[in-house]
Amino acid sequence: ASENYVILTGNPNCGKTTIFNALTGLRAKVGNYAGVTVERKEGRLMGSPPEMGIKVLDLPGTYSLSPQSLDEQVSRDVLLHRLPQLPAPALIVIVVDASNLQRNLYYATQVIELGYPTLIALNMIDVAESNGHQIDIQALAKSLGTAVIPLVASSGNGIPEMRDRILSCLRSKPPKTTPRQFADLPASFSKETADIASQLAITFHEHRTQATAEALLILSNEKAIASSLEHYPAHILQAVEAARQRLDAAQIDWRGVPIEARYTSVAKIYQEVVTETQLDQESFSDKLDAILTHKVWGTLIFLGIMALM
Ligand code: GDP
Ligand code: K
Ligand code: MG
Repeated sequence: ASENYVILTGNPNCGKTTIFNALTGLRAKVGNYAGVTVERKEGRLMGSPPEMGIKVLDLPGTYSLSPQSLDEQVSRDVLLHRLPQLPAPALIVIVVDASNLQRNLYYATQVIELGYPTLIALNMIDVAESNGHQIDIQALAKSLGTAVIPLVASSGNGIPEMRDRILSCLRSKPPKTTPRQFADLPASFSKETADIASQLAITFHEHRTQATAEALLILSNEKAIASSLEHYPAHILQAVEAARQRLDAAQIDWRGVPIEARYTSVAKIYQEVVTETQLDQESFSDKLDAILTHKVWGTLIFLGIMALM
């Protein structure tokens, strides 16, 4: 039987493991990725038909697809389908901390660009709301081009919807769409990226939905290449080097430009979808109401206790 891997990924502490536990129950398998001491945690999607072979994989927390640590490198390799022991992801669930939306969207947009079927689990809605942040879920879904499911994973809120959504995504054939691009690059930069992407597509025949995103990663980040030297044939490495030299000659900062462009795009999305209310400007009568309600309950409880004595 074939296996369908649902990959949970996101920044550290956004609630991935809480969601993983809720989706898989207490029968997760914990081991290591081959050859490294990075924890590999997977389990069957509880309540899913066995013949669908749905496995959920809890990836290590990651800030970006340009790895700064072994944990991030493993996450990147899983997402780029480089580990021979794992099939290509059937579905990516990007867990986003709603109370830290702007920073989390940086990584989320990188992963969306890989072009796999993707869902956003917008977690920690309770924290966002208590900070006075209202997120327009529909507008966020539209900006990202993915479904967005709001959750408070620690209280199980939204988990059944998440499970239903995962099942319906895996049952339907994913539509053939061009992956979204969030970083708006100068034309000459886009052209270099496209050239490397087409070489990647020729060199690695299968599962190259992510070619453009991967090309941008290896072109703009030395660590992204240094951590995958054995993966790329010499002609790809030479093409990247030549492209960097041309960009240098055109005085285009190939390290900084894509980062800046992504931040700009993410900041724009944030501004469009989040309404921040100043909690300390809460009206005086609201505060008075809260105090009075509190006092009334206190008095009732006190009277109740007295009555029992
Ligand atoms: P991970 O690092 O992404 O795996 O995050 P964890 O699942 O370990 O969660 C980090 C912390 O956030 C834990 O203490 C969780 O109980 C808590 N947590 C997870 N989801 C929520 C949520 O929706 N709301 C709140 N308030 N806390 C949450
Ligand atoms: K944690
Ligand atoms: Mg975790």
